[in-house]
Amino acid sequence: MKFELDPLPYAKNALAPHLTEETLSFHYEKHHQTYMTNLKNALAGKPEADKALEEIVKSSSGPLFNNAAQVWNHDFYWRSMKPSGGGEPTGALLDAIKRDFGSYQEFRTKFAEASVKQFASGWGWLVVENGKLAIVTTSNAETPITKGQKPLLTCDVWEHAYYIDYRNLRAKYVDTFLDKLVNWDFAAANFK
Ligand code: MN3
Repeated sequence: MKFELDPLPYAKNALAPHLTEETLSFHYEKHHQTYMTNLKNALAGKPEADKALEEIVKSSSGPLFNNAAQVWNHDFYWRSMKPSGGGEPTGALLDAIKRDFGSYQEFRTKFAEASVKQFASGWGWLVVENGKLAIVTTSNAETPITKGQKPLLTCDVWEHAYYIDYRNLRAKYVDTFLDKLVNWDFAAANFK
């Protein structure tokens, strides 16, 4: 793999005021970059260094897994948001949400509740599992791609994702993620 982060899909100030440039600077340039640096150091001179990131995530454990999975999860998170995002999806994905959750509103309530209740650090996800949409959470670096689930979007609920802008108010951050930031085009492309 190439041991460089993909660039952010938007400018660091493009999600303001919902997530500030300060948050994106720390989160991308410090936290995300540190996972990548640790991964690069851990794999230096090893045969696994030639593998794709997703393969490394699926075949590793311990610190190597933690850093590889956090690189993957964060890249997925950045693409799960966009400037002027939020609100309801459309088309086939909205139909599937209605089929599997009853309504968008029901999905929204359940996604927010699961993400807020995830104890300590982790992630809230919308995934496809056995042909159905599901909301799951993972702890620390855990990721649905090792569990036979296909992720459509994710919300980072580690404190570093929201503490600068929302302090301890994780629920307010998750509400903002859903109402102002979520990138349904990305989720729909993953759903296809
Ligand atoms: Mn993070």
